[in-house]
Formats: sequence, structure tokens, C-alpha cells
Amino acid sequence: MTLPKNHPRYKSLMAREKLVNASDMVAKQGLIAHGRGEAFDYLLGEQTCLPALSAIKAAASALIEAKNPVISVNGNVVALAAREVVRLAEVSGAKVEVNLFHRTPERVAGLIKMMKKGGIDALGENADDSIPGLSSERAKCCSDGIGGADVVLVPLEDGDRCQALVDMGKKVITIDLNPLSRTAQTAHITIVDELTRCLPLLSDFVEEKKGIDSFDNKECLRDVLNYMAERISS
Ligand code: PTJ
Repeated sequence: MTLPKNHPRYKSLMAREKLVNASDMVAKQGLIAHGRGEAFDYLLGEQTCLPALSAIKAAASALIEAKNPVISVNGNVVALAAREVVRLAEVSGAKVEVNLFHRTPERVAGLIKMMKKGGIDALGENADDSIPGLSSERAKCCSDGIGGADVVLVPLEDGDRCQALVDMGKKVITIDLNPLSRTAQTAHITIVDELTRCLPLLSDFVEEKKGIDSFDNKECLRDVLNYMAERISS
């Protein structure tokens, strides 16, 4: 379908279109996840708020200092932001690994192919390692990827794995529009912002080496919730 560029919700409609066009690679549940994200983005005014900007700078610092950073991608992330992920991987030296909750060999191979079109060889197919304490398929990972990483970026996570990665001693960065989610509350650095909006900013800060070291995730989440509350009450 051709979307009229002057439609007031063009960007939002285009994102939905991307997910629907990749519907053999995006889990159906991913469409529900996207809708929840959209609702929270309305509360943010569909813009990067100041607390999110601090989290992005803290994430930049963690990626700059990391020895083995890995960006974990799922169906939604590849469909929406393959290009943005490739740029972040390039500027940060991070590996990319396809790691799925609704894992099938077809989806893993298809998503790796989509990342390849974007210009990067993603890991994920030869999952020779596992994340302890996880009973979902998402436990399957690669020893030269998530298994051996010191810093992991897990955008659009669904909660179980974030805690498991923290328990493994890894530094976990997440991108999640819902500041109340288990993932948002568990990660070391939570960027409460829309994926395609914050990734370019994150790449810029990494490239320009403009990170910040002093960051308190709980305080940041409180500031985001206050920001949303103020927007609603005004
Ligand atoms: O591809 P798979 O099989 O690994 O499955 C992935 C999904 C997305 C289905 C799975 O991880 C899942 O169910 O996620 P949840 O529990 O719905 O959590 C996703 C979180 O991402 C929610 O808190 C949403 O608010 C948030 N979210 C959705 N879209 C965006 C987003 N955050 C940032 N940017 C978005 N575009």
C-alpha cells in the first residue's frame, strides 16, 4: 500500500507497514508489542525526553568502554531498524546476534539474511551456548556473541532474559518505551525512547565519544515517569 506522505501519522504508519511487510519474520506477538510501544510513545509526545538523552549518553559510555559489546536483535528490531543497528555496530565495534523468544530456524536464518542486506554478518545460527536460568528458547545464544559479551544491548526485550543477563554479570542496556516494564526496571541502563529515534543519537554519541559515566537508572526512570505525568496533567 502507498501511504500519503502528507498524512499526519505518516511516520507511525510507515513503521506499522515495515512490520507488516516483514510479517513472516516478525512474530505475531511482536505486533502487539509494537502497539504497546506506540501507546507509551504518545505519553512521551513522540520525542526524546531529557532523561532518555542522559540514558543514551550513559549507554554510549558503556559501549565505548566495552571489550566485547553485543547488540541483540529480534524480529521487531530487524524489521524496524536494521540500518540503524548496522551503523551502531560499525561505530561501536559491537557484534550483532539474532536472539529470539519465538525462535525457529527459519526466522533466525531470515533475520540474519535481512541484516546481511543491511551490510552485516549477524550471529545466531550456531547457538552453542546458553543463558543460565532461562527456560525459553531465548536461552540459546552464541559463545562468541551474547555468551562472551561484557555489555549487551537488548532492545524490545520481554523481561525474562534481562534479569538472566544481569545475573551473568553482564552490563545490560535496554531500549523500552515502557518505563514500568520488568526489563526497564532490571537493566543497568534503560533508554525510554523509540528504537528508530534513539539509535541514531546513540551512534552519534559513540562516534563522537560523548558518553557520561555518572548515571542512576532508578532516578532516570523516575524522571521519565514524572515527565509523562506532567505532560498528562498539563
Ligand atoms: O522476535 P521475537 O520472537 O524475539 O519476539 C519479540 C517480542 C517483541 C514479541 C518479545 O520480545 C515481546 O513480547 O516483547 P514485549 O514483552 O511485548 O516487550 C517489548 C517492549 O518493547 C514493550 O515494553 C514495548 O513497550 C516496547 N516497544 C515496542 N515497540 C518499541 C518499544 N520500545 C522502543 N521502540 C519501539 N519501537
